[in-house]
Amino acid sequence: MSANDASAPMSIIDLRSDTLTQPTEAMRAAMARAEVGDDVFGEDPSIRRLEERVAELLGKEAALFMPSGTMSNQVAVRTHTEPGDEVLLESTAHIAYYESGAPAALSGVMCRYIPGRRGIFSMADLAGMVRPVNAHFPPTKLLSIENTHNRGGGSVWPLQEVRTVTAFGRDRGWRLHLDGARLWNACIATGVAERDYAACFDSLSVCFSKGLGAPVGSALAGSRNFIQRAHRFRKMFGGGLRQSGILAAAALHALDHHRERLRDDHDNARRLAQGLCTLPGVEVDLAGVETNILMFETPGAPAEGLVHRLAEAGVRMLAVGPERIRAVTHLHIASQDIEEALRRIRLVLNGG
Ligand code: TLP
Repeated sequence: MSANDASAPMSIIDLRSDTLTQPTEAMRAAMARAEVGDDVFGEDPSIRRLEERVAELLGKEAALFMPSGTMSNQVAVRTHTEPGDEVLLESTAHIAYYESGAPAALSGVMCRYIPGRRGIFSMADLAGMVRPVNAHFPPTKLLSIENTHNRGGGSVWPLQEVRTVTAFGRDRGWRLHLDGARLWNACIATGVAERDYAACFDSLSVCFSKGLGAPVGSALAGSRNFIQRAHRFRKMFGGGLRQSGILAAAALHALDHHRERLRDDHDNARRLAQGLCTLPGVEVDLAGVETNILMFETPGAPAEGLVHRLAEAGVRMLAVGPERIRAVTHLHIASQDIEEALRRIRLVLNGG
């Protein structure tokens, strides 16, 4: 079908986010079969199964189901800190950039930003953040890392660098958190096991509703004591759910069936990047496309305008800067969709 064929409705190729996926038929069937109970009473067998599975997979003592990645991260921040404490994060970390001011509003903490490149900071960047213990300064309590890094363009933290910066933080008595909304992607890209990354941190948040394709849900994992305290804050933040086993069933299905296939998303993102490289008016750092998120620049052209014209041609993406666009591949994007998206993008860029 042609993008200009007026007789047939145009298919939409939606690359705005991997959060947009619909549960598959098999996932819906698993949800329909789920055994459920009231999880606020601790009586949902499917939630318990998921929490045990996640704790095991991540090599932590315990895990707690959360309605969203945002709640999972913010409960972690609240659990690790007291008002007036300082949290260190890379300058475009989701926790501070995209979570609606929650660290200040919900935990009363200061965020201080570590300069990074594509979301990754070096030992030298981190060392530069250390201040002497002195009553002028808020006490640094928590260091948080994001892997893969969203605004960094799906960039992957190499395990060795994670070990180095977290060891530095641990030596200073900081608590360590990983925003692992897309940890699954990092593990597929590197071959590192989830538990090896997780071992560097006191807590980590993982999502089932991004590349894994579940409709809802995240989990926070850590020590038994940490999770016990987090449980109270989850309730306080309004995250105590009732018959949520339906959601746990989707997450379990996703863990079993949708992790390996993330490779396809990575291949498709690379294919899209390679195609974009050949087009006029856009700049792509090919080497920077490591997982399912692709960022590209539109030098001299406002990203909002281009995104609008692309949407009219049936290709949806997000403007994430004045001249910067994000495309994300996922469960509903096949390699043919990438070819078709490139064909439409070419037409738009050529003014067609
Ligand atoms: N990211 C969303 C938007 O919020 C930007 C997206 O479309 O990529 N950590 C990371 C690294 C994330 O990318 C996201 C969602 C979250 C946490 C929050 O997850 P939810 O949306 O479940 O609260």
